[in-house]
Amino acid sequence: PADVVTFGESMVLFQPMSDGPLAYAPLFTRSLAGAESNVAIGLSRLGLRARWISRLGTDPFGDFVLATLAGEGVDVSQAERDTGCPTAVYFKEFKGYGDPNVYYYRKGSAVSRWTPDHVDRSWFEGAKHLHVTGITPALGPSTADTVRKAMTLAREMGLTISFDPNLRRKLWSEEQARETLLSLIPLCDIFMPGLEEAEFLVGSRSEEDYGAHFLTMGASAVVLKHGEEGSIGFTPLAAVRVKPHTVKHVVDTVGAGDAFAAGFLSAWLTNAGDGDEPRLSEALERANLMGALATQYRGDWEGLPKLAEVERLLAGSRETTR
Ligand code: KDG
Repeated sequence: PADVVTFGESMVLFQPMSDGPLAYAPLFTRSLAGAESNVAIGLSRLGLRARWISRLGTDPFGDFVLATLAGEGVDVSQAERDTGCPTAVYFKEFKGYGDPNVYYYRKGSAVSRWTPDHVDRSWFEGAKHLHVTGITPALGPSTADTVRKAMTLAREMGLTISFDPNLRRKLWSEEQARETLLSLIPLCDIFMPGLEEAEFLVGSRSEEDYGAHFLTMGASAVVLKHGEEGSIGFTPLAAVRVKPHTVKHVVDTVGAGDAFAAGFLSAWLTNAGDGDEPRLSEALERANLMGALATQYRGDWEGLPKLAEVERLLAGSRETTR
């Protein structure tokens, strides 16, 4: 059984060891990336059972992705291998300021060939919750329909669903992205956009208006991520703003939203009974902390904390380091 199922593409990530233009980077480290597997790792480190569904090539990079996720305690037993399609690859470029640039090599990847026919009841059996992102619908000709079918089937099977739009402008046109992402909101229970994504989707509004608007579209909780300003959660009964967890130096912002999602879901899904306001506060505090910690390490998920560290930091107690 799984508490949470995620499905999407994971890639081999090459990060230059030096800052500056990628064209002149001579040395790279190799790791793993992928919004949904980042969330799965985050949840697993926080003590939940996470299942990750995907497609990979039969290449050595596919072996590496599977081994890394299995090593993090994520259930990868339902990931398919596709002979003849590569596992996707991506590179980051650190400029020394701001968000890193990313370069994708994922056209024609195993995941880009996903069709609704691949969606199977076994993906969701024994699970309580499905987490999807707006990256998957951008990856291939049928991947948007695949996500739609997965959300519909999961809902029929009684799972709740969270949806992070994760807008990736390098993957599709603005028009396609807006239309598809908006069409998926009514299929989710928890919608988790960043403030800029909310603006991209429905134009410039106040934070309260974003909350009200996405609730009207069908979500039962809306979580607005406001980066260094913290986050705000809305349900039909409550609106809660939680201050950010501040860090001195941001090393790498990529993966912070996934860490946030893992933090939010881990608390939200395990604490259903206290009323919307305390439930939102607790989940947002954990989410803000996770998001902040994820920025402290060069890598998309390596900096994610385990449950004991999260509890210690939220309680304000000190670690014994030597
Ligand atoms: O959210 C972080 C992801 O963007 C990163 O790990 C890579 O999945 C990825 C993507 O498609 O950008």
